[in-house]
Amino acid sequence: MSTTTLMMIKPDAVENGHIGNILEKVTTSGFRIKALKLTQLTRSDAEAFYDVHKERPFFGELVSFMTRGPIVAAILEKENAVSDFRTLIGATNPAEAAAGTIRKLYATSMGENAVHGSDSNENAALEAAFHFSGREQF
Ligand code: 3AN
Repeated sequence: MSTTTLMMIKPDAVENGHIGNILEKVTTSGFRIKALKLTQLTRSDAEAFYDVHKERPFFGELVSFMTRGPIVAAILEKENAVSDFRTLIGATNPAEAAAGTIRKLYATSMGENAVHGSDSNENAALEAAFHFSGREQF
């Protein structure tokens, strides 16, 4: 059964010119793009999106980073989309990410780690609705 996940290509990867390479890797790995846009988070958007991390010591750094420039948001569809996409992006810390993963290829640090992928089907649905209206989804 086909399921969805929410991807963000983060400001570091956009700044470094990796949008095309990341989308190529995503589509050749079997994900269908159901929604896609270049956008920029406001401070309150980023605080809401990362609300689960608000008590963490890196929260301020995370909000500053995620708002400093444009991101690409996308809804991706595939069987087992959440877990397969997390396998494709690799570990949070790029130093620990497996060879060939998006973070191994394009992330620079634990904080600036190139891409976001939802961590559950429930969060995938919430995050998709956060970024896209119904008529932006195909
Ligand atoms: P993932 O993105 O792999 O699901 P989470 O949910 O633990 O990882 O963290 C969300 C985001 O917070 C990460 N993508 C990263 O940008 C940032 N982050 C996580 N841990 C740290 C840390 N120790 N220092 C700085 N930023 C971090």
